Amino acid sequence: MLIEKYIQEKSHLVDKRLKELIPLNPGSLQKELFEAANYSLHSGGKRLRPILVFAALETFHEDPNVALDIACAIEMIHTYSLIHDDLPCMDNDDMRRNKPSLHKAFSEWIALLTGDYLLTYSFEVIANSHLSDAKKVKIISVIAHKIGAFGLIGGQYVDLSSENEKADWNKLEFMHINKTASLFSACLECSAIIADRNESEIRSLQNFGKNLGFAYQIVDDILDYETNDEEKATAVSILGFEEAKLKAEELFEKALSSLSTLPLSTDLLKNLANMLIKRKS
Ligand code: GRG
Repeated sequence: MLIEKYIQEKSHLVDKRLKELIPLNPGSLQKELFEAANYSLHSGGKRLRPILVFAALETFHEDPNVALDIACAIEMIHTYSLIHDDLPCMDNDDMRRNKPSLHKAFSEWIALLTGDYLLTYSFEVIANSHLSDAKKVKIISVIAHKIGAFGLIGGQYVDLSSENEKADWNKLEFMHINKTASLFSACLECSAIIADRNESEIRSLQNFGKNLGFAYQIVDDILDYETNDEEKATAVSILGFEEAKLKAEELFEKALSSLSTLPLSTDLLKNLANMLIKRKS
């Protein structure tokens, strides 16, 4: 199946399940919270993280549907991080995905609470999913770690705390790996847990996720370079345009070679990685 068709089909499943998990509840006192969550969850996100969960499961010859709720929970976490990142006290972005960011469309306190709600609810969704208790505990532990001080939040902290400092590659690498690659890795690791894979296979997938996520973020910097005049540390501002392109290519190759140790056909993950890195927008 063409990778574009695969993505479209899986995105549709995620959209549908997210609507079931967070209905609008029009008669409720907190209905605005559900409207806000739906505004951000259904505003054109590419659903890359859920698709990584599914693609890794297919690689292990497991039914991807068993992980639908885990994939949706991860998309909720991704959405929370974008909502909070856009807030005036963080990146202060008025727009997200060509639409007003949540605090502009609703209000700042609603955006803050909606992010909190999506984050806490994601763990409830995982805990209530139909996996064994042992797998759910492992998944909760992996995700919580990868979005905490040694992952997403740590990366965001270093980003915000070094805003007025001179750009430096080591710091940028730390930020990109923690803000972007850690959640990519978490997706793949969750699938490996569900499929009962061994430690060495989990490590291969972690390396794939880390290098792919890092490369993805550098490609994002490259694409931003033409459209963005913001004074921000990016791979392009530190390495220059051509070097940044070479770095993304090198990380992409590293990501692919991490897969070569898996005793399975990894074409789906490779095709997906290829599409993410060669994208034009
Ligand atoms: C607020 C705890 C906290 C963390 C924020 C995720 C993040 C950290 C900041 C958002 C801005 C940023 C540069 C994130 C890096 C990750 C990234 C590339 C996000 C965009 O992901 P896509 O391309 O977005 O998957 P869509 O819109 O398709 O969902």
